[in-house]
Amino acid sequence: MKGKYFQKPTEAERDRIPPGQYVTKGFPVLTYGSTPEIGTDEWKFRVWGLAQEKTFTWSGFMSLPQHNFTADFHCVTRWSKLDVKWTGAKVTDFMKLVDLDPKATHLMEHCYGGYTTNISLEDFLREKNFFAHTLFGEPLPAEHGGPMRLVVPHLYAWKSAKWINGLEFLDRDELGFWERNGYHRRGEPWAEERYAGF
Ligand SMILES: Nc1nc2c(c(=O)[nH]1)N[C@H]1C(S)=C(S)[C@@H](COP(=O)(O)O)O[C@H]1N2
Ligand SMILES: [Mo]
Repeated sequence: MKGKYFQKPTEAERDRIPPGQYVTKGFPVLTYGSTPEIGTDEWKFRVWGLAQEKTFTWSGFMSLPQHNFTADFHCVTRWSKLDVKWTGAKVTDFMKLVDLDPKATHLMEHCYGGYTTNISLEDFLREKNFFAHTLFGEPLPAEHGGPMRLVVPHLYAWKSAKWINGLEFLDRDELGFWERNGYHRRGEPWAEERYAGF
């Protein structure tokens, strides 16, 4: 009998696994520090920096068009989970509500609990990026970033900020938490952008 959590990928799956990654059937939790417990009634999401400052509430976010997404998820610690099913709102739909300064080129993702990660505006504005509040049809569990997280499928999962609560728009690339601790500033899995060069 095959193991429940680790299986040999099929040939079709193999094409979707970036170099140096292994498929897991479970969904490991990768968190630095403790898990914040945030109710949707107190949840707030702020935009600032090189954008008109605005604060969004949970109901504001929920009035965005809702979609189901299927995305592969690649952690730099070498596990990949294929076909994760999420529900939420597209980043591009959310950004229609943001009045961006044309000087903005990058942003910092901020979270409850203090985690940060940087991303370029170009990587952030991809059509396939989304904010998720539902995982496999259930409310997103707190350990996976509930009530709301960002998912950026084309970069290593440390860019997919859990408990996200703000976007700070910048005219330069600053470094977030893992990036200051030696991880790559971009983190593209197919190029194995794991660590910063020296
Ligand atoms: N706020 C916050 N977001 C985070 C992290 C974190 O520690 N804090 N870990 C990152 C890392 S390294 C990974 S691999 C994914 C893991 O998501 P998961 O715990 O839902 O598998 O979340 C990312 N987002
Ligand atoms: Mo990770």
